[in-house]
Amino acid sequence: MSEKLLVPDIGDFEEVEVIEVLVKPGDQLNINDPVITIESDKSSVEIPSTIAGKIEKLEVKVGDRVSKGNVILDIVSSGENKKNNLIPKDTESIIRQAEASMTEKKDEIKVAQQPTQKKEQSAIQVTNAKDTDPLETQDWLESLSAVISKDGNQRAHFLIKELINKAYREGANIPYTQNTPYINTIPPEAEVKSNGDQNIERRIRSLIRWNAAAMVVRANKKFPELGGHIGTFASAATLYDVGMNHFWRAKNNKFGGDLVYFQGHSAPGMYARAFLEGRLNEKQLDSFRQEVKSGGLSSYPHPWLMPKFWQFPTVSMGLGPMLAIYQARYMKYLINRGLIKDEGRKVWAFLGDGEMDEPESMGAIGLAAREKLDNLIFVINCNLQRLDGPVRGNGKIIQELEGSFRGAGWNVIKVIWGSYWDSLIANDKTGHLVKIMNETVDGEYQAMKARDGAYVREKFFGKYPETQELVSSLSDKDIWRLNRGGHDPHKVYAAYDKASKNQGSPTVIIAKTIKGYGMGKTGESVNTTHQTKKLDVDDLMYYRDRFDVPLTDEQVRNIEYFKPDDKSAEIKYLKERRLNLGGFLPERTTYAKPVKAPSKDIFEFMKVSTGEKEMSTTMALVRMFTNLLRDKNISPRLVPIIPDEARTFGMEGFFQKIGIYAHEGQKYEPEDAAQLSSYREDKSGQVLEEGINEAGAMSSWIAAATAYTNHDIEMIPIYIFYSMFGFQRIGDLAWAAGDSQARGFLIGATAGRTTLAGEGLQHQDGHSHLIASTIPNCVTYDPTFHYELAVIFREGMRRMHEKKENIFYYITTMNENYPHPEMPKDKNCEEGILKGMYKIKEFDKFKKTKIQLLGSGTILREMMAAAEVLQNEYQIDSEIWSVTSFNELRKDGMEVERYNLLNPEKEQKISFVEKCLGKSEGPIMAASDYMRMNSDQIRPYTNKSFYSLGTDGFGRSDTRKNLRKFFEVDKEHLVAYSLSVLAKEQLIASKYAKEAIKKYNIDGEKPMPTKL
Ligand SMILES: Cc1ncc(C[n+]2csc(CCOP(=O)(O)OP(=O)(O)O)c2C)c(N)n1
Ligand SMILES: [Mg+2]
Repeated sequence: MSEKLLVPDIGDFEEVEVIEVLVKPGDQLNINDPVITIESDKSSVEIPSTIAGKIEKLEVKVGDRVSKGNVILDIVSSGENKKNNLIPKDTESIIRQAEASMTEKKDEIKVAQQPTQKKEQSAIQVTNAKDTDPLETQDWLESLSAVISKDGNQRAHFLIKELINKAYREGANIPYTQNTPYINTIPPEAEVKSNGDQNIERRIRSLIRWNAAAMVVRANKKFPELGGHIGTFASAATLYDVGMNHFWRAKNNKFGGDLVYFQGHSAPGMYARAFLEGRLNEKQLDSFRQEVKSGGLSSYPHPWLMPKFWQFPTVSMGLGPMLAIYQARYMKYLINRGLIKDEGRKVWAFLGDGEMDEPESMGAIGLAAREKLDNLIFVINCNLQRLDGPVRGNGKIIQELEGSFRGAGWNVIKVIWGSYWDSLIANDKTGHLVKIMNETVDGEYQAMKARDGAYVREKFFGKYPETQELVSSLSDKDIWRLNRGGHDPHKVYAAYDKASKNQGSPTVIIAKTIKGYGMGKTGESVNTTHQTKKLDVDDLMYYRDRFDVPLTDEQVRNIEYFKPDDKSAEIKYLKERRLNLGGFLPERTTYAKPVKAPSKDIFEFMKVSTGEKEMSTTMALVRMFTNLLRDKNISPRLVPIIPDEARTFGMEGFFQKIGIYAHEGQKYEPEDAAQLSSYREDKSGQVLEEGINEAGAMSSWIAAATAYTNHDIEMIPIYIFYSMFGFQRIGDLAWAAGDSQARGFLIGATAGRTTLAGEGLQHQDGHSHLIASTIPNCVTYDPTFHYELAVIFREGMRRMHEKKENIFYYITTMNENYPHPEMPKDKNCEEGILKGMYKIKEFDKFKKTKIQLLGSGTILREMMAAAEVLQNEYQIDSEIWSVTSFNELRKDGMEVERYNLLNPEKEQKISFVEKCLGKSEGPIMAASDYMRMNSDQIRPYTNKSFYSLGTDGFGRSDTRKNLRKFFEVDKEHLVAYSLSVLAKEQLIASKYAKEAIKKYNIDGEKPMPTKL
C-alpha cells in the first residue's frame, strides 16, 4: 500500500530549506532512517522516516522549502509502522540482566529483613529536660523495641513514618531532624566481620605508616624545600588498608576494576604500600617530590607525571568529589548505552573533612542521589582538622555532613567510635554518654586527643556523675586507648561491607579519625599537624614504638625504610590479598582500541562554497556532527555534552535523533512530543544534557575523555558551551583534564568579544584562547570558515582517537552568519590551517605599497573587507592571512627559538610564522576578536614591524557593528589603522591615515576601551 511521508511538526519554523536528500527512489527504508536534512537559519535537523518500506517517488529536492505537512516522498509500506523504542540489543539484554539481579537482590534483602533474634537491647534513654512524662516516654520506647525485635527494622520504620504523617495531619509542628545521634550507624551486633588476619594486617599497616613518614622526613632532610605531609595519611592509614586488603578490585583481563580517587596529600601512603608490594624501590622513594629527573615520585596523584601509576588528579581540593560523582554517573551511562558490561564496579573517593567546604565537593551530591549512583562510595576522613586548625571548632563536622548527605538522599554510614567504646555505649543505661557525645564540639574532641587519658576523664567523662561512674574502673591508659572508628579495622570493614552492598543510592562513609595519628606530641591532633614534615629523633622513636616497627635505634636515627623479606608472612599476605583482588592499585593502563578517523568524504561538503547561503561556524559544526552520526564507526563513540544550551547552538535536533541520557528513561510524555525535535529522554540516550552546570558538564567530559584508560574504550566527547563560561569558569577542571591526559573536544561556542552581540560584559569572551593556552597539552583553534573547521576537527580525531596522542582540543565557533568560500586549492592550505596560518587572499594590482594583514575568527572577514577598501580606494596591496591559531604558532615559534639558542653552531631552524611572513613585503597588522595579547604572541617570531589589534576591555551589550567600532576591529578601523601603520613605516604619507580617521568618524581622543 502506498503511503505518503510528510514533514512533521518542526516547531516554530516555516518554509525551511532542504539541504540534503539522503535517499532515492527504490531505496528500502526502515523506521527512523533519515530521509532529508532541513535547515533554518538557526539549526539543521534530519527528518527520519516513520514508515518502513520501499520508496516510490521523491517529492522534494535540495533547495526546496518545506513546512509541516508537505509531502517528502511516497513509499510502499511494509506494514510495520509502529515507532520502535530503539534500545540497542546488547543494552536491552544488559538491562534485563540487571533487572533480574535486582529482583534477586530484593529477595535477599527481604530475607535479611526478617526479625533477627537480636540480643535484648536496652533503649537509650537520654535524660531530657523537655520530657514532661518520662514513664510515658518509656512505654513508647519499649513498644518500639518490641516491634523491632518481633517484626524487624522495616516495620519499625513504617510505624514511625505513619506516626509522623499522622502528627502532621493532626497539625502537630514536627521539627525537621536531619541527624542521628553521635554514634556509629552500624550497631556492633550488625557488623559484618572481616575474615582477614588482624595481627598481620596491623603489622603491614605499621610498616606502611613508617615508610610513608620516613620517605617524607628523608626528602626534607635532604632538601628542606621539598615539603610533603605525614599527618594526613597517618590519620587515614586504616581507611586505605582495609580497602586495599579486602575491597578494591583491580583492573585485569577479566574485570574492569574499581576506580579509587585517593586524597591527594595522602600520596606518601600509596607509595609506601607500593614499596612493600615491590612496585617501587628505595631509590624511587628517595626521589619523592623530585620528579624532574626521571623515575621521581610526584608530590600528589598526577597521571601526567606518573602515567602508569596515578589515575586521577585530586589534590586541588574539591575536584576529586565532583569528578568521582560524574565518573560513577558516566560508568552507568556506558552501561546503559550497552558500551561496557555491568560488572558491579565501584567508584571510591577519599576526601578530607576540610575539603568538603569547597563548593564543588558538595555541589553535585544531589545529582548522585538523583541518578541512584549505588556504584559510588565517598569516604570522608574526618580528622576534624584542616591546614590551619579545626574544620568546625564550635560545631560537629560529622553531624553537619550527615545532615547534608541524608538530606540529599545518600546512604550515610557514620563510623565514629572504635570497638573499645562498644561496651561503654552498651552500658550507658541513662543515655548520659551519648548525651556528652552529642554535646561535645569538635574543638574539644581535637584538644582531648592532643592531651592524655587523665584530661579526657576530666573534661569528657567528668561532665556528668553517671559518665564518671561509667569509666571509674578504667585506668587513664585505658581511657586513652578508647579509639576512634576510623582507626578501627573492624568498624571500617563493616562500613565498607555495608556500603558495597547498598543498592539504589550512593553511600558516604563519614569516619572519625585523628590527624597525625601516632605522631605523638609534635604531630598528633595539634593545629600544626598538617604541615609537619620533619620529625626529630625522639618523635621517630615514639612513632616506631607506637606501631612496633622492628627497627633498631640506630636504624631509626638513620631513618631507614623497613621492608620485610619477600618470603615473610607480611609480604606474602599483602601480595596474596591483592592477587585475590585482581592486581595492584593504583595502576593506570589502557587497552582501548583506537577509533579510525572518519574518511575525508564526511567533510567534503564543508570544503565547497556555500554560495550565497549564510551560516555560522556553530551551525557548520552541527551539520558536521549530523554527518558524523551517520558514520557507523564514529557514531556510537560520540558523547555530546551540553549544559542547557542546545537550543542556543541549534542542536535540539539531537534530542530526538540520539536521545538525552536519562537513567530512568522518560516517565512522562514531553509537552512537545509531536515535534521533530521533541525533548526525548532515554535510558540509552547519547546526549549528556547537564543542565546549568558547567563544572558538572566538564567533569562528565573528563570522565568520557579518559574512558580509554578507566574503561578501556576510546570515546569522543564533545562538550559545547558558551565560550565565556568555559575556561574562566572551570579553569581548574580544565587543568586537571590536562593532567588526566584527557582526549576530546571542547567547543567554545558564541565566542568572540564582539561577535556575540547584545549579551554584554559577562557573556562576551575575548580571552578564552589565552586561558586555554596556559594548558600545555590543549590544542586551540579560532577558525573562520567551515572548511577550516572540517580540517581541524578531522585532524583532532586522527591525532587523539586514532593515534592516541594525549592532547585535547579547544575550538571556538561563532554565531555570526556569513557565506563560506570553498577551500583554497593550494596544496599547502591544509598544513597552514593546522599549523596556525595560511594565505587566504592577495591583492597585488598596484605593486607599490604592501601590507600583511592577519585576521582570526570573524575578524578575518573584517580584515578581508578592509583589504578590499585599501586596494580599491588607496591602491594598497595586501596579503591576507587566515590565522587559525595564534596559540599554535606561538608554540612552534617558542620551540624553534629555543632550538636555535641551544644549538648556535647548527643550521638555524625557521619558525612557521617566519616561513609564512619572512619573505613577504610590508609591515604586519594582526587582529582577532580576542585581547591583543592573542595576536601579540607571534610578535617575537618575525623580524618585521608588527602591530596588533584586539578587543581588550569589558564587553557590553550592543549591536555587532557598534561593538566592533567600539573595540576598533571593524572594517573602517582596520582601514584607518592600516594606513596609519604604513604612514608610521614611512611607506605612505600620513595625510591618508588622517583623512581616513576623519572619514570614518574615528575619535582619536576616545580613551582606550579598557578604560571605559
Ligand atoms: C583548592 C585547594 N585549596 C587549598 C589547598 C591547600 N591544601 C592542601 S591540604 C589542605 C588542608 C586539607 O584539609 P582536609 O581536607 O581536612 O584534609 P586532611 O589533611 O585533614 O585529611 C589545604 C588547605 C589545595 N590543595 N587545594
Ligand atoms: Mg581534615
